[in-house]
Amino acid sequence: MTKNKSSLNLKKIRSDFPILKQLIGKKILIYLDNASTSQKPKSVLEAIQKYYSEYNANIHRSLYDFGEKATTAFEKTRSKVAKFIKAPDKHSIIFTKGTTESINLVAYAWGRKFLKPGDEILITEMEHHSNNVPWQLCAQATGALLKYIPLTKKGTLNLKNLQKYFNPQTKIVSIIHQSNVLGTINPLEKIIKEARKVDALTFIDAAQSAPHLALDVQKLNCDFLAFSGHKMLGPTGVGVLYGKKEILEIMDPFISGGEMIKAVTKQKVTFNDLPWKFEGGTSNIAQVIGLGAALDYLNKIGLDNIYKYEQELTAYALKEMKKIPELTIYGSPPQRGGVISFNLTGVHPHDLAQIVNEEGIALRAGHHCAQPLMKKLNVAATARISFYFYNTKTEIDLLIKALKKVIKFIN
Ligand code: 7TS
Repeated sequence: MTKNKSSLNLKKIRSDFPILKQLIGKKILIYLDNASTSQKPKSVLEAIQKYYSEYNANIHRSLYDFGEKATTAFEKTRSKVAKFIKAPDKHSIIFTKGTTESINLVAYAWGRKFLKPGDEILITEMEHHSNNVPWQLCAQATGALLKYIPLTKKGTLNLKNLQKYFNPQTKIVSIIHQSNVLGTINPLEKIIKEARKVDALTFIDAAQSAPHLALDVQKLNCDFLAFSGHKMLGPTGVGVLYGKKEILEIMDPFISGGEMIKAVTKQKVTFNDLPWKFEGGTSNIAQVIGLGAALDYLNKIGLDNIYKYEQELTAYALKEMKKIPELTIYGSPPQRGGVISFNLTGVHPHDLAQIVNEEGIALRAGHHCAQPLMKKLNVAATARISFYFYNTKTEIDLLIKALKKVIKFIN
């Protein structure tokens, strides 16, 4: 294994992830699709197994011992999430199915209640469809106007004369923190500062940043922030919406039914307190508990160590990829996370993905749920590699070797 300069014990880390020992044919798995979903350490798998085999019960209602144990484990994760993003109060943490549901929750429960014709919603040309489509539908339903901060050739947001995108009609600005296609890390502080000047709310799509860098919602002073558990070692089916309490208080529920009420008569409903007002129905209990174990694991490694190591990996990959003349890398942002989109001349990215699969390499090819961004890049699809802290330089060397083989194979 090529040595890393960071302090991570990769041998130990990799032994915590059972799937990384998988063989794909005769080759050991090289998993480079972490922007889609991350792999899970044993401690997360065990936490889920333990819940189902030792204290499986519904939460917030069961008075028997292990029912209370389930409620405690569930609510403890809420406190862990609050601490993880430095939220002032665990009651501002809402569990959802994922980033997509978190964005929809706000687009429905805040957007449809407060937006009116002539108001403006501001997003960017870099968004994942999850932070685009809900706002398009919200604009259609309310008569608000959807506006975009454009992209530069470098794959960054064009923030020159940033104030020109804002005016008193701007009511909400929803921004991707780290691009799932280009890896670009956007300067949120600058955008949030501008939004404050016109009293617009701010929503941060942190699906690609929360797993990789330390977040502080109080320092950012954003109004909402969302991320998905499955991209940060947790299971699928659990995500987070952080919101400022005073804004969550004035929003109506998104999903109604059991759990989210205080009292129901034949004609009237009073809603539960935060955050349960937004958690109608039985929650994904095992998944939330699994997310708690994932956060414990991430905290043990340290987000700053993870960020530093992934920067090292990304710089190494970029350096090696740039040596291949047939390879085009999309974007050259000054601040970039561990995501690289590229194409090989004369090779369709889907063919590329299938050929490197023969070498045990899992990478993604397609439009990455970012068609407006693809259009701007003037491509239909790209190949994409994305790292997590269990990846190694040796894996990058093997990827480079496989890419050279693809070029040879095609020509
Ligand atoms: N926002 C961003 C920036 C994302 O990258 C994704 C998923 C989502 C929102 C949606 O997350 P979900 O958990 O609700 O589905 N991105 C990707 C990707 O790049 N490849 O597969 C999923």
